[in-house]
Amino acid sequence: MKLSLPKNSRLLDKEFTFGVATASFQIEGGIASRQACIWDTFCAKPETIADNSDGSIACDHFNLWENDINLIADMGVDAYRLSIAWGRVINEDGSANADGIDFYRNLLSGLKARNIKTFVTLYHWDLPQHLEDNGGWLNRQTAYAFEQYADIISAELADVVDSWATLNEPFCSSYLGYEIGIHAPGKAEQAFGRQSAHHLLLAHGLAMKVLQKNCPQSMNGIVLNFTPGYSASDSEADRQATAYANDYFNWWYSRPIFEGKYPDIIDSFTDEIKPKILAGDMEIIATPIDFLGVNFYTRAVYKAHPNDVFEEIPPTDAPVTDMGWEIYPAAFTGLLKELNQRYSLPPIYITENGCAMKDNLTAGTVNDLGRIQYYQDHLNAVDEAITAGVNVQGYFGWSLMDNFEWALGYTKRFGLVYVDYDTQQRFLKESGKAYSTLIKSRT
Ligand code: IFM
Repeated sequence: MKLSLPKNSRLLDKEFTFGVATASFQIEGGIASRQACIWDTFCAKPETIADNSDGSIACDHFNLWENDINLIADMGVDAYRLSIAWGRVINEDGSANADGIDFYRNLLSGLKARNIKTFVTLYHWDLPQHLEDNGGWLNRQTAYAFEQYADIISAELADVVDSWATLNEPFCSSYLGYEIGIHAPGKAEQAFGRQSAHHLLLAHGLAMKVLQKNCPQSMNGIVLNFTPGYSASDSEADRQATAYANDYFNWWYSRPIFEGKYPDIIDSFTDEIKPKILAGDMEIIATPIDFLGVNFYTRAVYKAHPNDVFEEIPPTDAPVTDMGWEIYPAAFTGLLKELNQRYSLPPIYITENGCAMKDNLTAGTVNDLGRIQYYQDHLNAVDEAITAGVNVQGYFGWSLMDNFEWALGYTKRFGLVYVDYDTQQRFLKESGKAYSTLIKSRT
């Protein structure tokens, strides 16, 4: 099965960037040469990770990185999106860790030498544990520590990075990590979720200013995830509940960046829940960005709840991925169009899209037709949005290779490349071959 796009599709223009993405904690391993992070601590707690695993080896990318970038180059992609482990490049006293910086310099230079553009995310959830011990993202000082980290690393690596993203999915760091506690650091209070989100966004704004100073030649922005909410019915109650959920989960992170304000639902929060916002914070958060990274996987359906603001209805008859996430590509087109309508946007890059499927490795082959179909449907969805006038300039498949899927450990496989964790051998899946063939077919 092949991936194809209409002949005149803008995705087939040479200027459109096709890439693959990963994140430090999910693939690197190499934990002896970095500071412990909140995910090391979280994994060590009982009953946090589905298969009781951790990130100590993961895909051993820390040792196998050269092999991995050869694989990326062979796929023919234009760009590779990776994240830097904060605790690998900054010591506990705030000074630079030369060995850690060398690791990323070698990796990034290796990519550049292979003509692959480098998209670097500064924070993909692996907060150094010593910062968490001082309150983590509940402590405003963490935003300033992030600013310093951004300053050091962007000055060091300015010549080998094409694009910097400050944060990956602040929704996950704040809501999953501090509000409902299913991610590190495992705290669970609504007020924590809202306060940590504010400090994360503040960290983003502070770092944006540093990036624009140190790396004016690169494209600098943020990566947000969106799970568009759909109303279960046309009733006024369900529609209002859905609008609330969208404000709470999606627009909470984009409105401050593009409009300098939180959604109006903030006014309905009690003083205990409202985040503490200091004068000038919203202006910092609204620092202009060069690009918006959009991560999309699925949609959610909501209805009104008698005792709560909304209730999510899990998919029943709909097709789902191995994560149980509904496959609903129309929501992707809808999201891109809505973002375009709501805000005056910089270029959009789809920084993550892909799916977990139940893969079987047989005689070196993974015949993952379901994943190819997912990619086909979602590439079509992006194509449709572009035709409707949305300025999307790139698309990254999540993920380059199977990796540590957070609280689900190694039980879910998102890769275009299959990883045999016993031998650390990599096998290009049929989806990886189809993605590669599509990319190489551009003239
Ligand atoms: O694996 C994650 C990634 O780290 C962030 N975005 C969603 C992916 C799939 O859950």
